[in-house]
Amino acid sequence: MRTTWGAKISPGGIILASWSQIERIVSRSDLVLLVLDAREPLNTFSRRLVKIVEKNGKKILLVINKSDLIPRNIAEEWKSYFEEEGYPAIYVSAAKHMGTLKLRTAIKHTAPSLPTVASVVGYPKVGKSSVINALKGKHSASTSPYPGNPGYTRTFQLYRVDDNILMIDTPGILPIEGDPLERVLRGHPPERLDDPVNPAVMLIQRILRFNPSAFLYTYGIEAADPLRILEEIAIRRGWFYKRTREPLIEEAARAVIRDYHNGKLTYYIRPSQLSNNSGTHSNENQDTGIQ
Ligand SMILES: Nc1nc2c(ncn2[C@@H]2O[C@H](COP(=O)(O)OP(=O)(O)OP(=O)(O)O)[C@@H](O)[C@H]2O)c(=O)[nH]1
Ligand SMILES: [Mg+2]
Repeated sequence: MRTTWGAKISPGGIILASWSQIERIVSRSDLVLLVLDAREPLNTFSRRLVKIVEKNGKKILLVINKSDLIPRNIAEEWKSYFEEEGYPAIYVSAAKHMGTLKLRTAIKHTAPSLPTVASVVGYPKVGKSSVINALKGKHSASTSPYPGNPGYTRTFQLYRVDDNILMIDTPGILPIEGDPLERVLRGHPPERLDDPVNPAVMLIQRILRFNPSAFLYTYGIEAADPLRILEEIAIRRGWFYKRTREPLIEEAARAVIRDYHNGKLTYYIRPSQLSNNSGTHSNENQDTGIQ
């Protein structure tokens, strides 16, 4: 099955986005909003996307979303970090409708000319749809499709946000790549992991590293050993293997990953903590900064 914009939907319902679809979205935009998760700004940043944007001669604006989950001064630090790297950036909380006005102003400042066509791109679960909804908001002149534009097709509908901003309504979902931890941080659905325990253990280690009381705060669990934490969660929720009555840690592992994606498990990293290897180790952006 295919969506209206050509992405394949597997029988399980997940959208298999591809880089060529991202290219098409970028080529139809003047400005690309790359949505990042404020807890993991670098692991949700994509050098590959930036290269595509630059190759197409388009502008990029980094939207550090979920900034309600981190202290404001840390959000400021990340904004400055990215700006020093040469990328305009702002922080928002799309879910709490914080920074929406700032976002519109930033779009207008970053756009090459007005009116402008902007698209929203990012890994799964970073809040792309929430950003689009926050932008459409109650102040939008109209949320109906905007035909009469040469680029208008059924697959790339434009929505008018205000007099100067048109949005491509399809969020560009970046293909998930990286090691098991990076894949989870980039929104890989826990239901789709054959082995959720290993990535959950890596995630728990990372969370504990930056917020030692995260599991006490979220689940009331004091243990500091990842497997012990998973067992505790399973026991408390009554998840046991039927035959052995052992705690069903696979289910607990999925719950932890889900709670990270839903924003229930929080921590923050400062840009200044980058160089001392913060726990991920495969490709491009990660913890040594943007190269
Ligand atoms: N705390 C917090 N949670 C947010 C924010 N924005 C989105 N979320 C939550 O993050 C989850 C994903 O949000 P979506 O807007 O659906 O993210 P998306 O990028 O469109 O996700 P996909 O379409 O599945 O790729 C939801 O549980 C949202 O409630 C935010 O600003 N703060
Ligand atoms: Mg979405």
